[in-house]
Amino acid sequence: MLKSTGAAVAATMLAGCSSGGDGDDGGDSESEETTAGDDGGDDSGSSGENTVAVSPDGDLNFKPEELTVSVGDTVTWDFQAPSHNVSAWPDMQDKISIPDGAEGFGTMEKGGEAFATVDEGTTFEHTFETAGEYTYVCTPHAASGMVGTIVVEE
Ligand SMILES: [Cu+2]
Repeated sequence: MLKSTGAAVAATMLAGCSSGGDGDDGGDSESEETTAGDDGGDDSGSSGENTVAVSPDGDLNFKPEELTVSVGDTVTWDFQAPSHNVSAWPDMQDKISIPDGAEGFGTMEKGGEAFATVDEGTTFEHTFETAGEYTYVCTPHAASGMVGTIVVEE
């Protein structure tokens, strides 16, 4: 028993040796680097990071287009150009959707003027109390694809 195992191992090593030749296959460089102890910034409490740029560089978009936050987090929209808005009032525009039981939000009042826009330099904040996916729009530009998503995790 022992003997045959030994023989098998020896044979395997031999086979490995002869097929491998003496080249050392290049890659010794890619081994060492395991991520240097940066395991996801869970910035204590309210962070300043949950900001969405509205129309950066005058483009008709939100940046980031999709943002993931946690329940209780506040997101700030930073209007970098005039003539835009934010609406997540479910009945205001077709593309808008919010989780069941969630509060809508927008730069205009609920039931307010859908096409009301805000000035450049305005900021708008909303605190998310219900988990789920919120799809919001800039109503004048929703048809041009100015649509954003906030994913709120438990
Ligand atoms: Cu817009």
